[in-house]
Amino acid sequence: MRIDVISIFPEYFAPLDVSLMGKARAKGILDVRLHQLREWAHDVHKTVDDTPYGGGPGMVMKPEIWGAAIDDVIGEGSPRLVVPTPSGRPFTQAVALEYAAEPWLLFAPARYEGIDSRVMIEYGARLRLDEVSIGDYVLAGGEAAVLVMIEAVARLLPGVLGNAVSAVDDSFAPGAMENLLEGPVFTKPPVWRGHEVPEVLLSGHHGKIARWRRDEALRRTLRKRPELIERGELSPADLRAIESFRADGDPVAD
Ligand code: 6GU
Repeated sequence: MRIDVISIFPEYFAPLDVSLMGKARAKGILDVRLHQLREWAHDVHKTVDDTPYGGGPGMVMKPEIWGAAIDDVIGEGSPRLVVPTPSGRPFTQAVALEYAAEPWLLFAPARYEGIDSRVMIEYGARLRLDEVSIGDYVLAGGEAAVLVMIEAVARLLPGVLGNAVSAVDDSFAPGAMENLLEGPVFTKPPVWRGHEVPEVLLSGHHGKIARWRRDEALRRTLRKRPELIERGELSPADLRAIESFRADGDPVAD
């Protein structure tokens, strides 16, 4: 997969050289190309922003510079264009999976109060454009959001994760774990500071272990994210498990 990023802080993306993403790039699975937006600014100060029409605080990024940069980066091609903004649609695991199936993404993170909106009108008509938010809080710029999205997408690309099936069990993964948080995990030793590993995990009984993990995922989701649970999507065994949590004194959302 090719990923282009146009930013006034390309050095912000140094973490892409590390760990999972560094290895994916070294293997050629991920081809990340960073571009300095200021290279398309032609005045002596390399100005990329200006005061907002209508007044108000902050600065707005100039459309001509973004237009020239995007035109040069895409050439005759048509990547999916992703513009991070707190006013965008939520970035979710389902969106990460969609992006992982694309051959080419172009991220355009803004600083200041954002990019002149005509840039989104222009490229929204020419490319598939998504304005996306990574959560309900405000960052100083879109760069950190781009790092988050690239990491979420990169780990889904074939050949990136060590264990080929590990993404299937993720919290929020489509299928059995859709709308569920992953439960607790344990490794050796079997007793640590008096805390024991749940006995079922040592039993070797795969059916019981799968049921226990499912119950713990349901229990954790009900405690921490009750709004995620849609009773209609649960099996009779799941519904029985939820009823039994009530007896344990666990909160059970309605
Ligand atoms: Cl994508 N950008 C910025 N600047 N702030 C955010 C965000 C994005 N998502 C949440 N907050």
